[in-house]
Amino acid sequence: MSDSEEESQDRQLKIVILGDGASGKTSVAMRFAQEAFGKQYKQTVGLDFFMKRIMLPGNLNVTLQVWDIGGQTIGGKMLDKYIYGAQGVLLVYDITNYQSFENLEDWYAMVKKVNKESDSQPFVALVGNKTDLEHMRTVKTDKHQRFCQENGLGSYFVSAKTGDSVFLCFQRIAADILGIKLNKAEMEQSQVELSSTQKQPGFGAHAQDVPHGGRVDPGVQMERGRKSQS
Ligand SMILES: Nc1nc2c(ncn2[C@@H]2O[C@H](COP(=O)(O)OP(=O)(O)OP(=O)(O)O)[C@@H](O)[C@H]2O)c(=O)[nH]1
Ligand SMILES: [Mg+2]
Repeated sequence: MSDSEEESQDRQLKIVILGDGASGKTSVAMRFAQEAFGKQYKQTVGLDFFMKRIMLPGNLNVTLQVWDIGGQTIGGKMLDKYIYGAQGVLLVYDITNYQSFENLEDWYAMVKKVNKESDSQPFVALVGNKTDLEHMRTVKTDKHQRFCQENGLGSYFVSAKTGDSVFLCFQRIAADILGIKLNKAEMEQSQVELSSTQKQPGFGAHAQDVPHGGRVDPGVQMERGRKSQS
């Protein structure tokens, strides 16, 4: 089988990241796709795209198309179009910013509105970011858990800064979408691999960055698209 035939068998999943401005959506996507983190805040205008190929148990290659939506798009006319067709949604808040947690109600309402008439519903996960700032936490974990239970959401606590649980979060949501069960060893393995790839930026034993369209080119580290809200 030729390379292109193999690639065409890759599954592609659309994952949308939603939440207030400065909650860390771009940082989470960048940590996942590029194993990088920037301290400087640069607001996302409209949306950005990240692509990353991961491998799930059974040698299943999956390309995650991550739609990083700017926090300012809430209330804008493009938001429902960005959400449309997503198989996975990450609702991201900053654990040190209570307002960012409260406002997830509005973001989640948009997700429900867009999918109201759709046959298939996306997997939605609640993601508390910035766990490296635990000492500044203002959102109690039981509030987080209750929101998950009431709405049947996946639950994650991550730090885009340290990378803690970021890969695991994307890996598990991809596995959930595809109905694949990950055992404990596989989840732990992904953490080990993430920490080893952090020492060697750009090269992961388990995951490769791919440009748009799912075409794998080892010479291309990452390609990001930018689209402004019109
Ligand atoms: N300490 C800490 N800072 C973080 C973390 N994640 C993001 N930040 C910082 O928080 C700020 C906002 O991060 P962004 O990723 O740009 O936030 P965003 O949600 O994409 O914001 P918009 O594009 O405006 O919607 C930046 O200064 C980041 O460096 C984290 O896990 N820990
Ligand atoms: Mg952003």
